[in-house]
Amino acid sequence: MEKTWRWFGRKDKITLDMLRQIGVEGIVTALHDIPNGEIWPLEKIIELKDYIESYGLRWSVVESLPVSEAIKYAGPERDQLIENYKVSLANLGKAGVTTVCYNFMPVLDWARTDIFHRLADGTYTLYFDKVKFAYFDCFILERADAYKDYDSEILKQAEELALTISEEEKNELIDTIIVKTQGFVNGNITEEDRHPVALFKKLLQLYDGIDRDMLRENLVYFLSSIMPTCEQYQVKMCIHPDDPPFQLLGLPRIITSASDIEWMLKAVDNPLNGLTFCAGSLSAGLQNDVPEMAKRFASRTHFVHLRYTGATPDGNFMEVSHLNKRLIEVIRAFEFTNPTLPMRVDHGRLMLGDEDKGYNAGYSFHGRMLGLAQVEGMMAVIDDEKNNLKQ
Ligand code: DNO
Repeated sequence: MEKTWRWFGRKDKITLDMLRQIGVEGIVTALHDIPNGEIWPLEKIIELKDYIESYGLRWSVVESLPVSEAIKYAGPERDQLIENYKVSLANLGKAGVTTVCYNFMPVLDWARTDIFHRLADGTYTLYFDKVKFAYFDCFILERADAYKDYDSEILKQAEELALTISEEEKNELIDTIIVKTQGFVNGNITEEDRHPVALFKKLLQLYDGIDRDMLRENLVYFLSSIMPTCEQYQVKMCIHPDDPPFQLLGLPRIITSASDIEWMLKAVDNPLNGLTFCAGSLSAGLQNDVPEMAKRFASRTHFVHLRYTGATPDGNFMEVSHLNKRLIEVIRAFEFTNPTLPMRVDHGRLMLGDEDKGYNAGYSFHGRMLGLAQVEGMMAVIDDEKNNLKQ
């Protein structure tokens, strides 16, 4: 697979020069300065593409061209927003950047409760703690009926947490769930917003009465509307699975399992309607046999995110090393069926001085570089297997 890296543009402390030195081939990025819902101008796309190419790299994938909330909940401005989306897609197509990652998760993109979970070796990883999340839901958001979504043991622990948590820890939890992990991915809430909880509650209200079936309908409406543009410019759309792949905060989530993916690929049965195979997101759902899913969906996968989680039956999960037996199986599935696919090492631990650089949550330098080295090793072993089979 092509070795790509998520880079956040010229403001990123990790420069293209650094990436060239560590063997990266392709760049995954977006026009991060353009507000969600606005058109991406052709000149700006070309300017960024030229800049990337001036380092001998290529702009392999757009991550993400964000889908505005009103498209997801079918607000009155949805058709205008879809028109804008189509113009952005056409402009990307004209510039020759033709793989586009997006997601259809309402309000909250990925969810974690800890972005500095310390491991025994002194590094830090990302963690989702169900009790802390239940506490956030029931005691901070005070969402009506939230308690119905958790079992009594989790609720008991969340109540205990409510009695002991300090103001500082509480603010850190809010900052992690709705600001630090979100600001750079969908722009719904940013560091500048003074009242993130109030804003977040308003966003949640937009989805009152919207269930899984309605969200599915809205996804099909969106995909069917953009497919003619995708065909004209041969743009490959690749939806990112829900992270984590289960229902949260009473919001519907529709890309969580093999049957959800099967449904979405059939609902708009066009090869340009495809998948970002995020092994890490899918692995946090105990329902998912991830290597099996990689084999099954390889032909409709346009982009791969490599990482893995350790999920436990109590609903917690932690991001684990990239050097992982299951990830080898995932890589094998793609190397054998679709070896030119762009893949990026997703997330990395904080290590060796990454801690105080202010990187976007999950996007460390040393941690991801280690992950890339491990993935390259696994790919080399698999390439050998392929060559041996040929002989
Ligand atoms: C988090 C990312 C997601 C992803 C989007 C794609 O690290 O995996 O934010 O970029 O969901 O649209």
